[in-house]
Amino acid sequence: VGHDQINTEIVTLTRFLTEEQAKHKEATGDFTLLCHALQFAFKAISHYIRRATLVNLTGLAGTSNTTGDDQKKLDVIGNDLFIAAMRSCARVRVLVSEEEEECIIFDEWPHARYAVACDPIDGSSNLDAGVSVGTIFSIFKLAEGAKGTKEDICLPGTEMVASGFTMYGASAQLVITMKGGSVNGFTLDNNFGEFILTHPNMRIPKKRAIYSVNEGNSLYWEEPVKEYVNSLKYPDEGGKPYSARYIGSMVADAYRTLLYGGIFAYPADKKSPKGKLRILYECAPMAMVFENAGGLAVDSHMRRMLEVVPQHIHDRSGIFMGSEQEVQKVIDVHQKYQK
Ligand code: P6P
Repeated sequence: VGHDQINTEIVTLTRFLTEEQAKHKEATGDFTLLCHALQFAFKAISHYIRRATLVNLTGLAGTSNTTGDDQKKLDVIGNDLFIAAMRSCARVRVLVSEEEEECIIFDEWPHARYAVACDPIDGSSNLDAGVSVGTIFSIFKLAEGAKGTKEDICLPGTEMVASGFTMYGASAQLVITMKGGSVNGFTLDNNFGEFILTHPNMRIPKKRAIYSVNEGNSLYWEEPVKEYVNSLKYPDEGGKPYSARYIGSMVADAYRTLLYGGIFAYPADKKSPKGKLRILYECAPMAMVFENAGGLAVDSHMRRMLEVVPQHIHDRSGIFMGSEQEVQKVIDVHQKYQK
C-alpha cells in the first residue's frame, strides 16, 4: 500500500478524550482518567465475552482458574471487571451496578467527585444464542459537599455529564456522548487495543418505518400503545406497513435504531406497571444518546425521559426512543387519550 494510503490521523478514544479535556481549561483530568478506566473495562469484557463462548463450548483450559474457583458466569465477570476498573481509577465515589442490590461507596476515595451507574452486561440472557449484548453506563458529577450516598445518584438524566454504551457484536462498538455534546462511535481495533473513531457526530434519521417492541406483551398494553402500534401495522389507505425489528437486547436494538432510524419501545404495561427497563443504567443513558443524536426519548407518561427522577437506584420506567417524527407519533396518539 502506498504511503499516501496510510491514515496517520488515527483518532483513538484516548486521543479524543485528551482533546475534549483540552477544550475545558478548568478540567482537572479526573473525568479523562475515569473514562480511561471505563474503556479498559469494555476491552476486558469484550475479551472475556469472546473467550467465554470457546470456554463454555469447548471446555478449553480456563473453565476454572488455578485456585479451582468455579467458572464465574459472564455477567459476574463483567460486573467484577467493571467494579475493579471504577475502584482503581480513584475518581469514582458512588457506583450503581445492575448486578449489585446495594449502591457501592468507595470509602477509600472520599474526595472522588464522580458517580457511575452501569449494566455491565445488558441482555446477558441472550449470550448463549450469540446475540450482541452490551454495557450501558451513565456518569454524574457529585454535587459540592456530597457525602457519597445513594441519594447522590438518584438524579434525573439531565444531571448526567456523559453516557453511552458498548455493544459486543462482530466487533466492540462504543458510543459515547457528553452533556450537550455530539454522539461519537468508536470501534475496537484489537491490533492497537484502542477504540478508533469510526462514527463521528452520529445523527439519527428524522424518521424511518421500523418499529422495535416486544409484541408478546400486546395483551398487557394500555390502549394508546395498542392504537399506536396498530397504526404502524395497519396504516390508513395507501400507507405502507412498518418493518418489525426486535432483538431483545437493548444495546443491539438501540444501536440499530440510532444508525437506521425508527423507534424502540418498552412500554410500561399491565404486567409491568412501572416498565421493565431501569432508569439509571438503561433508559436515561440511552435517552441522552438519542437526544444528542437529534432524536427523542419519553417515558410512558410522555414525559421527557431525561427529566424522570428515580426514587431508588434500580427503579424502572417505560420508554419510547428513536427518530423525532416516530416518537412524536407516540406522543400524538397519547394526547388523544389525555383530553
Ligand atoms: P423482553 C434484556 O433482558 C433487557 O434488559 C434489555 O436488554 C432488552 O431490551 C429487554 O430486557 C428485553 O425484554 O421482555 O422483550 O425479553
